[in-house]
Amino acid sequence: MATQGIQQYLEEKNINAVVGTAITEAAKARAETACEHMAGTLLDQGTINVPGLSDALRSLGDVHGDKVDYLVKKLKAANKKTKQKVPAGEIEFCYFPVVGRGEQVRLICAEHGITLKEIAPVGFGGDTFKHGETPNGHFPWMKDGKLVLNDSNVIVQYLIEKYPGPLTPTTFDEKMKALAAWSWCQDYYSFVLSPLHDMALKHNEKHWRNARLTDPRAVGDLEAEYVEDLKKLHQTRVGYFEKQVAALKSPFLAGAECTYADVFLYTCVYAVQKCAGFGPLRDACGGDPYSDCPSIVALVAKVAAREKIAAAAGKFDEAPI
Ligand SMILES: N[C@@H](CCC(=O)N[C@@H](CS)C(=O)NCC(=O)O)C(=O)O
Repeated sequence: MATQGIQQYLEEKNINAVVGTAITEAAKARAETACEHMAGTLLDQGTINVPGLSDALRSLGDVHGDKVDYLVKKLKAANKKTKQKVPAGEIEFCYFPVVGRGEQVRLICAEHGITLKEIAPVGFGGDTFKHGETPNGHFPWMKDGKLVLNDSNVIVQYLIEKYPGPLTPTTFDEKMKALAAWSWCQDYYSFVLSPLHDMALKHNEKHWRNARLTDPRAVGDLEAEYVEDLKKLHQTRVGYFEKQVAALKSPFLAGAECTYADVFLYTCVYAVQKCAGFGPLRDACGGDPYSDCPSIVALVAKVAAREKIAAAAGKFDEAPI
């Protein structure tokens, strides 16, 4: 519940009917404690609940009525202090019903208690949203209030900073390490996974999508050569990354805690290992493209084992890509 929602709730309950009550210092202190408590609830649950609000109000005792503004102000300050903010409403999100670049966003939202309202694009169960209508002409796309964002990088950064939670790195050092690892995943996705999507989706027309160049060998007689090239690229890239992961002195990519970067690595690795569309790469690699990457495999298993991830993750083996 956003602070605006709290205000509305209070108005509905007619709590601010009393005016002119002096705020005593003791009451101020109680209000402050109540707000800290509410911020704590936010941190735990990713949302303010009404019982939490009632408790806070009860503990305010004689502070009510026009002092609601004071409560709201304090709540805002406490939120800022704990760096927790609550989504103004549902975040609208549009992506294809596949793992792709969208699954990491779904999982960040599940971990951070953010409500995601998915809009299916035209051709994927939806009837209104075309990717030609997105600012950059591709997906993922999201809208929070009036703000529209259209690149997975900025969508992820927005979510973890605006609505911090367990996947938000805390120190500057961790933020940079997470960004470095996420950027590796993004390149790996763009140059290895995405070209395999073209093959799975049977598209090899030049520029069939605006996000990058398409290799004409993705469909037709040269498919085997194409997959062989992508296998080499895959092995080279993951070879470098495996060394970095093996040399980590921490359980996760950016430190002691799992961050959004670990989640992206997890969705990439599980998609390649399980989704039907990556079958040609799996076959070219003798079954498991990560058989030489024990550190990467062990790390993503820790992500997969997280309670909220396990509950929210889509079924990789049922997704095409
Ligand atoms: N840099 C962009 C790339 C987006 C992108 O390539 N999106 C793909 C799906 S993962 C897409 O919309 N493809 C359809 C098209 O380009 O027509 C991002 O990270 O969001």
